[in-house]
Amino acid sequence: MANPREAIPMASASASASSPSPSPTSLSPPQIPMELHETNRANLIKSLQEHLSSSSRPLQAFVFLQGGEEQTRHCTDHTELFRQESYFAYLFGVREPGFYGAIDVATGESILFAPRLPAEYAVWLGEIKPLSFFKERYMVSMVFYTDEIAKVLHDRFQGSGKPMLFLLHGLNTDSNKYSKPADFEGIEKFKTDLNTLHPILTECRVFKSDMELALIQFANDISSEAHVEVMRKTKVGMKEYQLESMFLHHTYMYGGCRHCSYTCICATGDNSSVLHYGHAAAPNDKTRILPVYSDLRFLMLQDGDMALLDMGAEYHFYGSDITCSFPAVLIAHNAVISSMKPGVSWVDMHQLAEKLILKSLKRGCLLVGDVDEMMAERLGSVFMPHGLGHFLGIDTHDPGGYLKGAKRPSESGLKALRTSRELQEGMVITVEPGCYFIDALLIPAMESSHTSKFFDCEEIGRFKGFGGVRIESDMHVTANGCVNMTKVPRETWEIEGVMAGESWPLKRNFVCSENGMQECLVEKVVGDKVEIKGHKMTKAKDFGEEASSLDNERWIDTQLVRLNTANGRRQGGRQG
Ligand SMILES: [Mn+2]
Repeated sequence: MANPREAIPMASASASASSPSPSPTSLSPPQIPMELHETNRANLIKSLQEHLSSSSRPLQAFVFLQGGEEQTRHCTDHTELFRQESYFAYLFGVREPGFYGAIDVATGESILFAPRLPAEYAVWLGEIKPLSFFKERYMVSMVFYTDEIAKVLHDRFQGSGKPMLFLLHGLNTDSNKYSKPADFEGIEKFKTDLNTLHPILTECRVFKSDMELALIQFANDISSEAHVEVMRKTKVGMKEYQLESMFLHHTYMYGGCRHCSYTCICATGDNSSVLHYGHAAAPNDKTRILPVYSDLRFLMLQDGDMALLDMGAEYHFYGSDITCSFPAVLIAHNAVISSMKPGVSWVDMHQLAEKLILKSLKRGCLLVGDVDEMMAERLGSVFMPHGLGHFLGIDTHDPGGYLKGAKRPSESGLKALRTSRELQEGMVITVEPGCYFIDALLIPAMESSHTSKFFDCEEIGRFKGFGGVRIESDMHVTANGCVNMTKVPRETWEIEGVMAGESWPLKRNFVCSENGMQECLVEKVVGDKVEIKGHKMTKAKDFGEEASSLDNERWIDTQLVRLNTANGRRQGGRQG
């Protein structure tokens, strides 16, 4: 390895204590590469060709999809802001409503069909773009009008008989709704297949390309930054929607994110046990805001409201899904992340999280008895009724969780899992353990003859109205493990630092030793070594053999430091 002293400083070289207030962002919206959708189409055609060839079916056919249609508000002429249907967005990246798209399965040629707009459009909605505009913008082979679909596809069909169309029809295993197969005037002149396309296209969406990952990373970066802004600016007495507003402002103002991946959940106090709080009937409008980011015991002493903030922005269709709250479930979150790699079963990960949450509750004296027995009685699902996490991409709950024929687990808690698959390289999946005090689940469990013995009712009673906590990060599964795409404060000391006005990532870092963690300043990061300064350790031997010359050299392994760098977050600390 090169001499680390000659390398370029990375971590904390700039900003001195006297510098003016920092820019609210270090980010700007990235270029949108339309090649991304070209690659998506190529992936689909490759998979589809392989599938058809293996069953000796002809390749002379078209994939044919209908894009989303603009909706008005009930019976009025108020137009809702349009967001493209996700499968269509995946293949074509088209942001306008009313399009159709075809891909020639044999040649891979792509055809967009644009709506023929009335002359009036130019008056109310702006210039009517020529077809050549869409051809160039969306990098497709050809563009025609939607009233030409039947003729164009007939003309271009190379096979015999009626042309074959592969239409999109299949179940979304999260919503239990079916995607709507394309329909157009003259479809009766075609043969249609409703079964082949959906599972193959869905499986393509499960594995993210580098260009897709870059967009998901940006959505994560701007949303992480917005979460930090909210932590910094939250004041006692604020309404929940003011937190939501700060998040929306930051992601739109600095990230150009007009859409969110889902409706913001800004829950304080007992609202945080409502898993999808923030909907129209509970519109983030409570006042008591006093977020206390600490552990369960500390929280009770402080008598404060917890804030559970689940908010994620979307950029060019690709989303993020991030939840911040205090770190009681952090042990489960971190343990799952350090166990994740290809081949690991998601059901096992869910159970690992459950077990660690139950252990925490037992340590906090809320539960008594044997944790394995609690697991056998599925007690974990009383405190975490949702699944550990879900695929993420163009949809917050990205499809593909259950392949055709895959069975959903039937046990309580496990049946809420949005996937039971083994992890594979290229997947993006959220890790979101939570722990909630939900009367509707807690009371029956405390009364049940199977599970009543596990509860310390008096201790549980103290948590009435406490709500719940959830920590959620977006993980990219790699060949050997996973990368956390979310960069927000998680540890108590990180959250408290940010709320007290420190910059993020924190300049403070902590060196781990057998005696616990000690504060230090990281000066430089070079490869797997860091230079530290100002540490409070007095005995170098406390760092162990690897850092025995610490006082002289000031260079130690990152393995010994909990480190935040400009490159993202790396967590050190001794293994095992
Ligand atoms: Mn989620």
